[in-house]
Amino acid sequence: MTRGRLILFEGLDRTGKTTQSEALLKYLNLQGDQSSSSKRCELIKFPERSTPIGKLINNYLVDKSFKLPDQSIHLLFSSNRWELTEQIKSSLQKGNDVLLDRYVFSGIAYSLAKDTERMDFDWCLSPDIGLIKPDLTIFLTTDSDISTSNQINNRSGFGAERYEKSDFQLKVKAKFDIVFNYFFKDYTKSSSATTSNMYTSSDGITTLLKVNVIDKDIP
Ligand code: NYM
Repeated sequence: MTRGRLILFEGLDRTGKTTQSEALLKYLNLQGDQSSSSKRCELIKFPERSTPIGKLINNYLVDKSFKLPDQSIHLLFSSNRWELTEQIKSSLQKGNDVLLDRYVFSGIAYSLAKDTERMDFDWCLSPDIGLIKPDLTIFLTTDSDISTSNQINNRSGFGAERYEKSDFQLKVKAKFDIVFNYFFKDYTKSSSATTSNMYTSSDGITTLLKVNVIDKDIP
């Protein structure tokens, strides 16, 4: 049996990852229903907040007074991905597609944006080494730095959780560029917006959709 596809949606907060991944989930499951195969598609959102580690992460995100060293929360996010690894592998082996809403790249970009001493790129990547790599990564981002803060700020519910501050999001955006430049050949070259890779979401906020096939493995 051919193994299923692992498809990842990455991006800043409030750029449409959940909307797009849920739409693709629905589409792929509809296709599955119409074909003779019993293949199902599943969606896993990281952080997966229902696991023991996910519950801790959730507390940290919703309760801004909950203190944890940057190193500890970084390792918890990674650990949360490891908690789900067997489940992902087993679904893929059954031939099912698995969609991910955030993964390793968010882990590195958000932690790098904190500028914590001695938490450099290699340090941030290391706990994720060995995780299963996505076959396709779709990166959702806003189209310019000047508009990023306004666009993200205006989205409903923004600001409720830790990290949901426009100045921090701008830092994360810059770090995503570093992360994707490392993992994706020609990332910078293909990063300019063209009409064909832009869409406007229902609330009128323009979001740039970049699609990249990964060419460097998570080591
Ligand atoms: N986040 C998510 C990290 O800082 N590191 C990670 O490894 C992951 C997976 O969690 N602001 C942050 C990014 C988000 C926050 O995610 C919650 P979401 O997709 O808003 O539920």
